This record gives sequence, structure tokens and C-alpha cells, in this order.
Amino acid sequence: MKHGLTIALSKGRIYKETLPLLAAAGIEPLDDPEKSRKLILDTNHDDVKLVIIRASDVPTYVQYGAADVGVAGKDVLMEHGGEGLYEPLDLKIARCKLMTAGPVGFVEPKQGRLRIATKFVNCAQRYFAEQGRQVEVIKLYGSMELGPIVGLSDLIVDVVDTGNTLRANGLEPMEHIADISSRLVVNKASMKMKHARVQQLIERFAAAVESE
Ligand code: PRT
Ligand code: MG
Repeated sequence: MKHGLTIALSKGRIYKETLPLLAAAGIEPLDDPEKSRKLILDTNHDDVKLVIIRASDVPTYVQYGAADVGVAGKDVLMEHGGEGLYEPLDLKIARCKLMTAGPVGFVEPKQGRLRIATKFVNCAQRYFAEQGRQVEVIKLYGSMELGPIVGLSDLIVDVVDTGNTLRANGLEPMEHIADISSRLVVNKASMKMKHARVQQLIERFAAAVESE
């Protein structure tokens, strides 16, 4: 949108936890993305729209200006690299940890390359390279927990909250890579061209985060 504001969000936990922040900024969606099949939701403001997309696509939409702002997990941002984006605010929602995990009692072999299954290929490569560990990273799009069970990989890199999903699959969290929370991201051109609008949103979100 040339004027107005387009906000990119993913369904599920990010949408749910962003709703109160939007409300604090006076923005109310007119539809529920969990019930509607619409990909663009109107709001109580004619010129404010929400686009509902995959969590991992949010940085791309904002980078290319298809959305002016968005909410994305730090895991997704680390993996994307953050080109073309400002990241002005930690929203402190959808918190979790990026970790390595492996079979309970796993002992790392002294020789050979570890195989790591993950959708966070760049994060995993960077983490192990920084430690000078030789690994082979295998890209998956989901259900990483299966990797070690079926012998696809030794370990996985994934986000962990309670750890229940790992335990249910005979795995345990091992090494902590990063603390994760969701961030407000802003397209660089929108930050200039729609400064007043974007700044107001940042300030209202910031106040709502503070009061939590
Ligand atoms: O589902 P899709 O493939 O479209 O994308 P996504 O899984 O990245 O989206 P979504 O909505 O599930 O997650 C959005 C963001 O929420 C992530 O990018 C993280 O920043 C954040 N977040 C916070 C989490 C979790 N907590 C979390 N627990 N994302 C995923 N999980 C997974 C976890 O990997 C496990 O498989 O949820 C499952 C349950 O976690 P446990 O540890 O409580 O069992
Ligand atoms: Mg998911």
C-alpha cells in the first residue's frame, strides 16, 4: 500500500500474542485468521491491513516492502539475516530458546562429522563453525525430532519451549544457542517514507510491552 500501513503476521502464537499490542495501538482486526481463509485482514482503520503469512516468510515480505512492518521470531530473523530490515523493538512475546538436541544420553563421537538436521541451516552452520566443530547440516522443513530417531542425523537444532516435544521423542535439549523472542521489524523505506505512522506504532507497542 502506497499510503496506510500493512502489517505482516503469522497465525498461531505470534498472532495471538500480538493482538494485545495491536489493541494498545488502537488497531483491531475485523476477522479472525484462525477461522477465516482470508490472507489479508481488514482492521478498524481503512488504511491498516494485516497480511497473514508463514512465520518464516515475514522478514521477506517486510524486506521487499510488501508489508511495512511485521512481527517475527528472532530465530527466523537470525536465519533470514536481516537485510533490508530495521529491528527497533523486542516485543518479548513467543519466547523460547534455540538449542541443539539429541537422543537422551548421546555421547559425541571423538571422530567424524556430526550430522545436524534443522530448518535453521544458517544458524546451525554459524554456531558450529564458531566452535570449530566440523558438521554436516541437513535441511528439513519440519518435524526435526524425527531426524535422530530414524538415523538421518545425530542431533537437531530447533526452538524449544517446554521441551515436551523433545522428550516425547526420546530426545533432550543439549546446548543453548540463543534466547528467542519476537521482534517488530520495519522495512527501511517505510521507516523513512511513513515515519510518523511507523514511529507511532513503535511507541505504542513499546508502551504496551513495558506495561506487561
Ligand atoms: O508452523 P510453521 O512451519 O508455519 O512456522 P513456525 O513453526 O516457525 O511458526 P510458529 O507459529 O509455530 O512459531 C512462530 C515463532 O514462535 C517461532 O519462530 C519462534 O520464534 C516462536 N516460538 C516460541 C516457537 C515456540 N515457542 C515453540 N515451542 N516456535 C516453535 N515452537 C515449537 C517447538 O519447536 C516444538 O516443536 O513448538 C513445539 C512445542 O514446543 P515444546 O518445547 O513446548 O514442546
Ligand atoms: Mg509451527
